[in-house]
Amino acid sequence: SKPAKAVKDVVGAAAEKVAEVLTPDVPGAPGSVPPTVEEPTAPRDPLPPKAEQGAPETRTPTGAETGAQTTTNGQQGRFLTTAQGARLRDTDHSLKAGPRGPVLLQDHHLREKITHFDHERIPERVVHARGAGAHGVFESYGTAEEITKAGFLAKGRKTDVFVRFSTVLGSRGSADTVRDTRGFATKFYTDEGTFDLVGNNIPVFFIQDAIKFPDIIHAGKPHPDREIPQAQSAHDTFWDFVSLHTEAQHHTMWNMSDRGIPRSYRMMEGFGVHTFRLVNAGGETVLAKFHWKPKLGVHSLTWEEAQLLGGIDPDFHRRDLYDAIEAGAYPEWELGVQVFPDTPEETFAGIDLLDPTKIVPEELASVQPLGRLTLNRTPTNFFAETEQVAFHVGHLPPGIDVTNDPLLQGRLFSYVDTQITRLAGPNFSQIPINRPHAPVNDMLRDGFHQQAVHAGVAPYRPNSLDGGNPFPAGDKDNAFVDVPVTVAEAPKVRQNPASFDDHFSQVRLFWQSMSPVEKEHIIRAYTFELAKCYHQAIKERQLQCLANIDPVLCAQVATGLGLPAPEPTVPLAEVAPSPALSQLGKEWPSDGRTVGIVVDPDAGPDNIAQLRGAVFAAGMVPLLIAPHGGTVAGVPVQRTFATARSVEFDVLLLAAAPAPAADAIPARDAKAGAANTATVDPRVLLLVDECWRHAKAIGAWGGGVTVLEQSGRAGSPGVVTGDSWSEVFTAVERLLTNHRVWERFAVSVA
Ligand code: HDE
Repeated sequence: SKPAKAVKDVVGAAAEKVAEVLTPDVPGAPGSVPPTVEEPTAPRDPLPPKAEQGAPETRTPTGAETGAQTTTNGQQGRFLTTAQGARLRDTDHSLKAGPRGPVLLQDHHLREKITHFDHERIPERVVHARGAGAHGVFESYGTAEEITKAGFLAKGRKTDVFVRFSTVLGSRGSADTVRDTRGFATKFYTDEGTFDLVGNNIPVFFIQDAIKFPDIIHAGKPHPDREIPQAQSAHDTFWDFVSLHTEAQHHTMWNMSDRGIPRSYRMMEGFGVHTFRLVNAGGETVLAKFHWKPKLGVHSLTWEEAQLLGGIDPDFHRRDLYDAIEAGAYPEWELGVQVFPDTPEETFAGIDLLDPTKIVPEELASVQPLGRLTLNRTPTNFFAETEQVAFHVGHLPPGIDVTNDPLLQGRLFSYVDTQITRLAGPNFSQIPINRPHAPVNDMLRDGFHQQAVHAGVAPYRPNSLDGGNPFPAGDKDNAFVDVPVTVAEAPKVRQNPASFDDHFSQVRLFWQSMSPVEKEHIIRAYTFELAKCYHQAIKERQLQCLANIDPVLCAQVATGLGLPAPEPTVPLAEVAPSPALSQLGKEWPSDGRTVGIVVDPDAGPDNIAQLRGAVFAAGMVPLLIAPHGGTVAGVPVQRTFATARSVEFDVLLLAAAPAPAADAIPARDAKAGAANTATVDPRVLLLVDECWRHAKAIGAWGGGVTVLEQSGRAGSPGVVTGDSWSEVFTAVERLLTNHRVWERFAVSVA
């Protein structure tokens, strides 16, 4: 019987109307009797949008209506309201006792607006505070079925993902291009539960045991007294730590290599770092390491570019990611695994798979491709998505399990713990970006910011009140089952296995796998960083570490510091170089690269539209650079000489030789008393100079050849001239497949 009928008898027809509204005969509606359903909890879908939550209508400056906008930008709905939905007439004036009078405490809108604003910031991540995210899709090749039962890796499966890239040390507002490790965290919204692969762009970590994590981060973060330097490892406490905890030397050399200053998030590898245990449908296990391989190859900035970008465009990596996605140059990676037999020793080729400071060279265990990740959508709201996303290494689907790596074990505790402070309570998995795409039917209840309206009375089991729900999944229901690994009988100790003691041989392996120019960059990075330290003892201690890695490296850095090079204190390991570690020697697609084109509105040329079309057709982004804004031959100018800097471009094309403009800074050869003979705007000469120094391809035709002549760079490697734009562009495009004109860098080591 409907409760509405009983109400009718007592208070009549009017009450019936009210009761009908309150208790419609719809299961789950407010006031209806909860049916006995299989899932006693209400699903955690977002509340449906309110009917009036459309986008605001657009109005012309005169107030004339131009029709409703269909955009999702801005607040939804036509009228401004309070948080409680009351429409507002005015949001620009607080309520006062007369126009000149004091503001009244009763102004609810004022207090609500300012109070909400006062609480807009949440604590930034204690590490990886600076980041950028994107949505995408993971398509599985189905090659993993023999090694894991994870459903999202079955053939042809498509899974939604959200990826967040980050730096480690800097605060939320720090520059993107600093020398640092990059985070590469992927949330796979699989239909068997969320899988978070929370990795880095470096395959090893600083420390072997999570208990040291607060220590390495305290050492890397700004000094506690003056809070400098921001987002830098070039300071005493960092080098103090890594020279005392020599297990950090391997990761540190990756940081000092070009891997520490990526050209783009799109051009980084990613690594799960730890060894995971995979289990297939038959219960068989293997050990595995996850790798992300970028379609565009692994490429880096030069150190000078990275430094300049810190001032010129601190958002360089963010911008690059968003621009590429919005231009349709969707970044892609292939997910792969190195697979090892799950033996009791948990080693492969003598390498301890539980030691997160060691790699297994790809030449010993190749990376087997599992599927392709494509990032195809930028976030709608940075805070809601990129800032509130919460990753956890323990978010694993059936088929992927952890190992005893002591670094991984500590992480399993840390990630949920940090979210409780950062996202203010235990219900962060209900925030839209964190909601699983698999049905959730837990018995977790209440807590700050609870979004679900849980029906039922028995969030415990077994129960006899909510129809016995929920039930544990049986053997055939694809539950997550912890692999029943045997735990060796052993004394309780605070100790590492002896195999963790080798801190230098793999650093030497990395060093010896580098090409001469990469070695040169490593030498310069160590020299720069250590020269920024004040304490002599720290420099000397780090030089001792370098001596134990390679005497040539040590001698070069010692010379730069003006210190004697110490002798090694450990035998130098015989290592076989791993060519896969070098970034050079291959050809890569140039999708999404930026082409700067210098033109002159007065001197043309007119074929700019054609050139621009060819750059787009090659999957790259042309940026027209002219003395001032406007258009050239009908093409809009994107950069003026005041806003263009070379670090934004991957290659430079010179189509004209613009004369010095009145607002130009003095020419570079304008020494006191010397005549300035340059007829080209000095800012164009600076563009050429920097592109040349950063080993970028430069092309010129027509008037552009004059620029090259005045720059003194004509005829050097990677500087191309020709009769037509198409000839020059083809040659420059070819050079770009190697990323840089490597022979332009001076090299002092073999
Ligand atoms: Fe993290 N790490 N980490 N880390 N980590 C965090 O979690 C931690 C480690 C990594 O974009 C924090 O939500 C400990 C290795 C990434 O949101 C925190 C240890 C690797 C991100 C935390 C490690 C990572 C984090 C801070 C030592 C590569 C950013 C905010 C055992 C495999 C994820 C947060 C994002 C973030 C703890 C070591 C990667 C504090 C205790 C190794 C990419 O929980």
